[in-house]
Amino acid sequence: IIPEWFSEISPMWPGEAHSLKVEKILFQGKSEYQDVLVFQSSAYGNVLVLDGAIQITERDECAYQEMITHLPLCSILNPKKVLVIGGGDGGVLREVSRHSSVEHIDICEIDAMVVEVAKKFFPDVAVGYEDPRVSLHIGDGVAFLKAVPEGTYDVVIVDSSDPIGPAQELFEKPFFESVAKALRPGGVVCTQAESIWLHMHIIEEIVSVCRQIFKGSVNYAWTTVPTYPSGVIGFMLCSTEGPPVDFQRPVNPIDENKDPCKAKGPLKFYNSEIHSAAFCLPTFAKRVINFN
Ligand code: AAT
Repeated sequence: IIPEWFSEISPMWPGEAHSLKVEKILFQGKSEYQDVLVFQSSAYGNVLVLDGAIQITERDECAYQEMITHLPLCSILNPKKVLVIGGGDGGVLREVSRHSSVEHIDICEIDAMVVEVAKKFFPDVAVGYEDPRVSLHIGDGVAFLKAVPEGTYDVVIVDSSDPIGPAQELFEKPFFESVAKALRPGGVVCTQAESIWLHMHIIEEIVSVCRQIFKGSVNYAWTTVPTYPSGVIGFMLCSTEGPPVDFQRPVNPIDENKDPCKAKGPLKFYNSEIHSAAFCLPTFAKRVINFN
């Protein structure tokens, strides 16, 4: 029997659940790491769900994937080597591929099933894999980073699921330490950092860990994603010691005419104005993030 509505229920957002009307279940499976569900919704296109939590919908994935990618990549000149942790759907790869300066993109996703279902049910997202600069590694991002030689990357993007399940360690101090080591001086990281409405305690902890580790700068930005819990999600943007990075003043705009991998549509969400605005915080969040 097909349930009429999918409700996103989790102890990460107790007492509330956003629901989407289900048209058709397209895939249901259990990988080595998590439950994988794909359904067609009536309002947001196809939806990917891992362990009960929505990862992407076709309609609003742009707001997340464009921001988690271009906030870091547009903040430095000439990014060349990029690492993506998680992000198996390929959406972040699609966005990185808009940057003509990039020479190599490594991605380390733990779950091969996510890559398979993305290619089958989310072709406009998985199109990121068509870029010849991409190398896919299936494995745990924590272990992958430990083996990376010091100073390898200009940018690391941590497109991770929530900190219960396989992504838990991606929110812990040792992981951030290996990210910092893997970056060149003045290199930047952008990590999925949850919602200011729901997870201020998690954000506070990550900010304090990042302040200890990233000697360049530590910032929080956010975007709206209607199908993510509370409708917003944020990012930690940090730089290592070296040439200073002012994240609020993007220096590396995207030239879509120079896009070396054109098998995708134009940008839908990101622009330079929204880049700078993303760092403006409501007072309750500012108090915790900028002044502790
Ligand atoms: N691209 C937008 C969707 C995501 S995807 C998060 C990905 O991280 C998943 O494919 C998951 O399999 C992968 N992942 C989880 N743990 C690890 C790990 N340890 N190493 C590598 N990859 C991992 C983010 C959605 C955010 C949802 C907010 N509620």
